[in-house]
Amino acid sequence: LVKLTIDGIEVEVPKGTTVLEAARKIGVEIPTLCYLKEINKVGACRVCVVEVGPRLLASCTLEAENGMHVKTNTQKVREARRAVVELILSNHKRECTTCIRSENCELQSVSKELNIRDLRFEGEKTHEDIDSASTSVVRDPEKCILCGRCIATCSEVQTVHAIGFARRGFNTKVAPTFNRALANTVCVNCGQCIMACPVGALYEKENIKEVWRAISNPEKFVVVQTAPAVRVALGEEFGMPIGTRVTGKMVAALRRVGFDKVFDTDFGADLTIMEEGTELISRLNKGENLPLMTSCCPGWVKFVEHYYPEMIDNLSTCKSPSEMEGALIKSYFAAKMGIDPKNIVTVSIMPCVGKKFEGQREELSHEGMQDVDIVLTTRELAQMIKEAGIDFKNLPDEQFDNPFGEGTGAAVIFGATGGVAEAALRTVYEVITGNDLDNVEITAVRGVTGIKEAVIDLNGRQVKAAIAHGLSNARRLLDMIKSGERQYDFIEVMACPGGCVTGGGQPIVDAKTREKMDVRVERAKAIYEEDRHLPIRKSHKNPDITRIYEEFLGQPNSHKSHELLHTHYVK
Ligand code: HC1
Ligand code: SF4
Ligand code: SF4
Repeated sequence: LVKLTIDGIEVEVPKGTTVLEAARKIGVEIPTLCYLKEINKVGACRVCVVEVGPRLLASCTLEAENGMHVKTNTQKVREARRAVVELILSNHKRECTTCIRSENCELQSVSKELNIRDLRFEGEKTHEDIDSASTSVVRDPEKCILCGRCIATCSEVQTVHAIGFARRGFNTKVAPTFNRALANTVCVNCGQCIMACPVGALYEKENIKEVWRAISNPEKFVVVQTAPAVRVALGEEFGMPIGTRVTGKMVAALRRVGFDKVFDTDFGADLTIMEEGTELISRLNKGENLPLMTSCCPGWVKFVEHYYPEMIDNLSTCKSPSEMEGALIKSYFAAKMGIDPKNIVTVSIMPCVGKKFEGQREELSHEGMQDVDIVLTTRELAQMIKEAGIDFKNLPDEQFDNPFGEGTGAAVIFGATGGVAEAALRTVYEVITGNDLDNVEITAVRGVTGIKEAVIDLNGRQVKAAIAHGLSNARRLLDMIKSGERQYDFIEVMACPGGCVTGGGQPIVDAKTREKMDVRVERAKAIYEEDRHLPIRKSHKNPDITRIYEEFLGQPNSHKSHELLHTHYVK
């Protein structure tokens, strides 16, 4: 331990703690812009300066030392911080009233905290075009404050290296190599850079207007489905605490927004378990293409395509739950309702910006129609609800529509890392052994450890599963498999750290809050709580799933299933 004083208050912290962290421990808030817990500690912005003796030092990189006397609230400190922020503002495209991050912008908050009302240095500005060619991520370099949080996330957390610093001095900017459009790079569309950006320099490609247009078109029958992770985060956009479940209110809001049917992607997740579980059993029997790798995360699929093309055949041929459901809406449901599928518009509300890319993939279409037409993020849905003047917090709870409104506890846990594996094991165990699983909660696959493992005994055969979240962990896992250091039968990967609960389309949580709590854990808690509250917790016990096989699909992995619910990715 080391002992120091901050503003005259004595504080004891473990060696290695920064002055910034030590200060926060005793309730002294030091403003920051580039600092992001466990991701970016570079002292780039210098907003966090403090006085130590005669010097001004960046507290986010300054290690606390014995006997140190730190001052955070002196005229000199306040002046220095203000000068730094004024300089940033002087080269910032300040359009706060129309900015997507208005009211959720760290630069706006810091400016307000420091009482900046006018700028002393208004000079030349750098001019850069907006890059909006990607299906998922838009970049506006004129709003970038060069904090480097997105670069650290893309390079270290995701090991994708799609963006970096380019040029020098006044002209420094964040951009893909050779200044290409993000769409033409290795970017996997995970959107984690958006979650890291303190300002409006990175944001999702917006598709709200297309949805409003479809809803107001009397010829169109507009069907919406919502991903598992949306229900545990949407409330945050309306001021509810992180980790609040709002499933019923979300359904009510979607009806009021004007959708013709409100379905649950959880149904598609249960169906995925039936299809992927059967695929696993068949690959285990044949000893072929093992480990079977999940394919429901479009960021992960693209990562495999770019970095591990030799392992493409290990990917499950299953479409993602939301794509499966889209395909069934335009076939089974359309026929049942007597609607021409060409007049159906399928909208998916996802915690994800990668799903916008997935939705447009050719591999995920059928008879010339995309399975999913439009993907909106949780944030975009919140925007629509606000635009429609709906008082979200006071909505009654409503139920999803049939026939795709029933999901099990196994489906809802898809939203947290380890959930797909847990759901698959619940079903595969019962189907193979014929025994009931007494305790459905497989805790070994839960939690935020980077790589998790579980072994399950299936009639004497030890089936080994591994789970990774965040692409740096996925890379470690695949490298261990390739080198022969580890062997598995099944692996689940979600590109986003924590899984979809902290996907790139979820409500953005600022660095200060992320410092104090692990958002992944809080939202996952709500996911597991929803699982516990559901009467049916195993996919194969979902009566609507049984019905669709009886009425339409036949068996899992049947010819019809292959036609509608499976696909192939090629090298
Ligand atoms: Fe996900 Fe999935 S879990 S991919 O993270 O398999 O987006 O929530 O909808 O499709 O079900 C996302 C979440 C989601 C699919 C499911
Ligand atoms: Fe990197 Fe993901 Fe952002 Fe693409 S979306 S630039 S892969 S962090
Ligand atoms: Fe999208 Fe989920 Fe994959 Fe993130 S982990 S890219 S939110 S599917």
